[in-house]
Amino acid sequence: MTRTTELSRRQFTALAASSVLTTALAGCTGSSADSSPDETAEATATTTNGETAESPNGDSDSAESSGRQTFDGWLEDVENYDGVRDKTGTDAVTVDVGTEANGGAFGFGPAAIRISTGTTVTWEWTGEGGSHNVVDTDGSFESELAGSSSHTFEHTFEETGTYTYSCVPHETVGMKGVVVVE
Ligand SMILES: [Cu+2]
Repeated sequence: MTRTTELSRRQFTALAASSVLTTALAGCTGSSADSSPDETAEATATTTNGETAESPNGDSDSAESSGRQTFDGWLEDVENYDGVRDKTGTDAVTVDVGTEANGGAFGFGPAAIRISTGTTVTWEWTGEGGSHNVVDTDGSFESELAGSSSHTFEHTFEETGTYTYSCVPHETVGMKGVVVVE
C-alpha cells in the first residue's frame, strides 16, 4: 500500500507540476516547453490510473493495514501470520494448534482472528510438533500442555479487546497468536 500511496503522491505531484507548467507556458516561459508534453502525458495516464486505483484502494487499504498489524511486534516473527482473519458474526471459531510453521509444526492456524463478543474459540491440537499450550499473555485463559491430536481447549470471549497469546514452549520460535474481539 505504501507503494500505491507513493504513486498517488507522485501522481498528484505530476498533476500539480503540469498545471504549474501550463500556467508557466501561458506566461510564455519558453524554457519549460520541452518537458511540458511529457508531463501532460504522464498526468493524463496518471489520472486514469488514479481513478481505477481509487476505490479498490480504499478497500484494500483497510484490509492491508490490518494485514500488516503486528500488534506491537507480537506477530512480527510469526511465519504463518498473513493478516487478521475476519471471523466476526460466527458463534464458534476453530484455531489449529500445531500448524506447520516457524520451522516445524509450531504455529497457530490462523495466527490471528477477529471475532465478535460471545464467540467461543476452540483450539484443536493437530498432534504435530510435540506438546503445546495456549496461554494468554494477560492471563485471561490458559490451557494445559498437551500433545495429542484429540486435545481441545476452548474459551468464550465476552469482552472486547486484543488478546495476545502463545504456546509457551515454542514462543521463541514464533508460535504466537492474536484474537481481536470486537
Ligand atoms: Cu507449541
